[in-house]
Amino acid sequence: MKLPSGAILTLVRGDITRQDVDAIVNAANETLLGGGGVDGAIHRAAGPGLLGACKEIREVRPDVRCPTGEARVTTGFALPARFVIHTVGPIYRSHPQPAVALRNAYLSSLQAARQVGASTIAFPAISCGVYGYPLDEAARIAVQAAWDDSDELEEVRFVLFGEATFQAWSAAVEQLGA
Ligand code: AR6
Repeated sequence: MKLPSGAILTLVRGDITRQDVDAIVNAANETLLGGGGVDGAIHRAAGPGLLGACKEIREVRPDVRCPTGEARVTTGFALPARFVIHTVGPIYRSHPQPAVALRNAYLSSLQAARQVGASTIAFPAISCGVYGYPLDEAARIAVQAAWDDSDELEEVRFVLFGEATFQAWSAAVEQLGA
């Protein structure tokens, strides 16, 4: 699907750590010190250098290197991707405005990609695992963010793990009507 910016939006099933793009996005937590899910997979595939680079990111408050909805960039170390854009989605049940925070996580990541000159970016389904975001709403927010702001990018790829997630994203793309 073509986005208003001219970039293409693609949906793939698979593992984000294997994507040959300029930047992959990590669904991290505010500490940026690693975790389970896609965060754990990215750290394992990148190697220990990634944790070292994350530790060097300045804390904005104790134990918070990246507040929810913001993004921070490191290099990709052993990954095929040159950059990792770490963002933090909302914990669905406890965040006061989860939809706003999730949209901000996508928009901050797109902005970070532009800032480092990345033209291809791959996203996982941010907040859709441990953080419990309902898939259909998360998919609509993700696809809408790409639609609204993919300036200067060539490709926005969503790498979906699991059939239900892939179906939710496919439906969201269809709803956009392109
Ligand atoms: N490639 C693509 N998607 C993946 C992969 C992978 N290799 N592995 C898992 N997913 P989650 P969250 C999917 O829980 O909900 C971490 O501990 C997964 O199936 O990784 O934002 C962090 O440190 C789901 O669809 O992220 C945080 O503490 C999606 O990625 C917390 O989890 C996101 O699931 C963040 O929770």
